Amino acid sequence: MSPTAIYTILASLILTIGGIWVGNNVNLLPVVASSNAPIYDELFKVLFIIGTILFVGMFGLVVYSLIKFRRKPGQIGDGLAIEDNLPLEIFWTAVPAIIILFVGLYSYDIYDRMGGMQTLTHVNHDQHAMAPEEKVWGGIGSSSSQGLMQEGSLGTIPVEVTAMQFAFLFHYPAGDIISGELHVPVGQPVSMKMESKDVIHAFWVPEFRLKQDVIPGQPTILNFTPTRIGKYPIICAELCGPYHGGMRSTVVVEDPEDYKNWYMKNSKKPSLEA
Ligand SMILES: [Cu+2]
Repeated sequence: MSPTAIYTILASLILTIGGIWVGNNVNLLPVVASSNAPIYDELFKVLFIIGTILFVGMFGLVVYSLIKFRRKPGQIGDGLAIEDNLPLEIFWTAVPAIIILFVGLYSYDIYDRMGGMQTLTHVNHDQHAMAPEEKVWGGIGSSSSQGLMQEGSLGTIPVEVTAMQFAFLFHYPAGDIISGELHVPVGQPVSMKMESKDVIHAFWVPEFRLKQDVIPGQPTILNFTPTRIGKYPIICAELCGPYHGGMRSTVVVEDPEDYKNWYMKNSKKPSLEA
């Protein structure tokens, strides 16, 4: 083997190991606060490894070429015209094709595991599944909340979300509570039916790793289970007008006891407990 081949193999090896190390040790994401988040983070880790290898590899090659092949004193005219290297061309076509196919299939699998491919259901305040004729555009339902809903919808908290320029409104049908903040108890599945009053908005909680469009005239569903007590920002992730940047709210994930207190204090129907 020529020394160049050995150096190439060695550099690729270091690059791959380095990329895997970075993917496993550099954390760019906020805290994990829903049952969806760890699933999503697996995909992010794989993409981050691939991205690191590509970025460092290509940047390294450019810097290497700039130094190694720079014009030498007295050198004039064009460089050598090099064309046709069939093995190389097969290699740089096949490798990206395999990577893209893998990323595509893997993302699909993650989306499925997060409940994106399941038939969407949402609990209404009378604890019945949504009427079948009601059309829902799309959304994500985590498998845990889906399972609970099939067991008679007990324990799932239904919330109706209305998005408008430039606010989110949360309505708890069971207690007839209208709130500007989303309150949810930790560990309990929440099922949100979202509708927009005007333009397309998007409900995004980075700590939940969840983002769902809110579309006028076509309700969307988002099911999730919060797993960590705390306050997290809700951000509109769809450019929806001049004050889009200010369209924020908060999701308060509380201890079930605190949630109950908040609920009882705000409920207009205290006899009907959630
Ligand atoms: Cu918006």
